[in-house]
Amino acid sequence: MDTKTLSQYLDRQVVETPSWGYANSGTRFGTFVQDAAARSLEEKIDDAAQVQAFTGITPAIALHIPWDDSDDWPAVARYAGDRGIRIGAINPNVFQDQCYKFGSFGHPDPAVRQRAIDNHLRCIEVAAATGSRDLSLWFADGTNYPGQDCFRSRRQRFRQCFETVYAALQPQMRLLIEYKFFEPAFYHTDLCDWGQVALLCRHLGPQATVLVDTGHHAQGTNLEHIVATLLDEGLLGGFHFNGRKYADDDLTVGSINPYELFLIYNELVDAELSDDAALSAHARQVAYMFDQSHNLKGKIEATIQSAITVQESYAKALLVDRVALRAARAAMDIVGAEEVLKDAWHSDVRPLLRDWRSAKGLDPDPLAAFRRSGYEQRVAAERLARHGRAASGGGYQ
Ligand code: PSV
Ligand code: MN
Repeated sequence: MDTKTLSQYLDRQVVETPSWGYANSGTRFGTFVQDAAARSLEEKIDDAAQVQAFTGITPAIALHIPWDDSDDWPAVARYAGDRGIRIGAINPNVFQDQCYKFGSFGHPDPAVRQRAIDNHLRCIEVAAATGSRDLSLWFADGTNYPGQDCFRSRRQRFRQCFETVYAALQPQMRLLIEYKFFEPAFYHTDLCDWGQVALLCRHLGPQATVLVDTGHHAQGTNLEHIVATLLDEGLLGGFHFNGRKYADDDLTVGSINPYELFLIYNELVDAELSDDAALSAHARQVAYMFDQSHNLKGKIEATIQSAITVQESYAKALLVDRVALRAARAAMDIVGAEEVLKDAWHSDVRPLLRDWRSAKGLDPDPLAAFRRSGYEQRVAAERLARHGRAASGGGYQ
């Protein structure tokens, strides 16, 4: 692919950043607060706007309800718009309140299920009021012990709740339904893998799609194979990118296994460039987001790092010589095919991305430019004065 075409593809790359990635977060052992961490929705939007201002590929912020609740959503959308970003996917939280101890859509008590449905319906209203297209859903539902509840009954409850939510969607809206194989439930999880979610999506209809969170699989799972399968089935809705070493670690994307990230992008680009118009259109509507907890790193810096990493991975995947790859596969030349991928993987795309940024009026080195800007030190002082040190504003604490 020539540089001009490659740069046109790069122009279209968009990754949403999560509001909770700007807030204080920690582990179940403790949270080390940062003075610069965002506490309010406005501060989260301010920080997301910084990442966009320096990288140019993160024009939307994903929100979590009720962590980011507001009683004036049009004003929130305007606040974001004034800072050069928009509201991205809306994430209903149905896992934290005491009533969800035994689940949400899978809960045996219809009153709890109704409460979870109501939060989803409210999130559809939020999406409508903010111009957001996607509802991004993750369920902590599951059981901790054999015998605790009936698997089939829980599936049926899930389907019924989803039918109500699906019926309330506006025509342009989509459900991005996430799976995760364990945690916080330790015996079974209702939506534990892509197959469970794919069946649910098939039941609901075309506005329901599968979301792949890269941290939500058993060790050794071949993510690129899952991605290719979902693309082939027209069921891939979106991604939550992050890195992990052990479980759902929510580390910076590409920090542990950048080659895996490249192989995922390779499948996405292969579909995007395909002659099959339906496949290509499907690949182009995939929603990309980060889902990371920056427990120790500066939150904006970590998010800028992530944006640079996915841009590099995407550029490398665009550089794969697909003609040579097809020829090697047809000749059953295993080594040749692998070398085509490795060749692209080893390309240094950084000069090309520096040029792309300069052409857009961005600093060629977003991280260094952000550091030079002094924003983090300035907001640390302001936020410390505004909130005090112990306050934190929603997220995993
Ligand atoms: C919990 O595992 C989780 O990280 C899910 O991936 C969700 O997408 C995210 O939290 C926000 O609720
Ligand atoms: Mn996620």
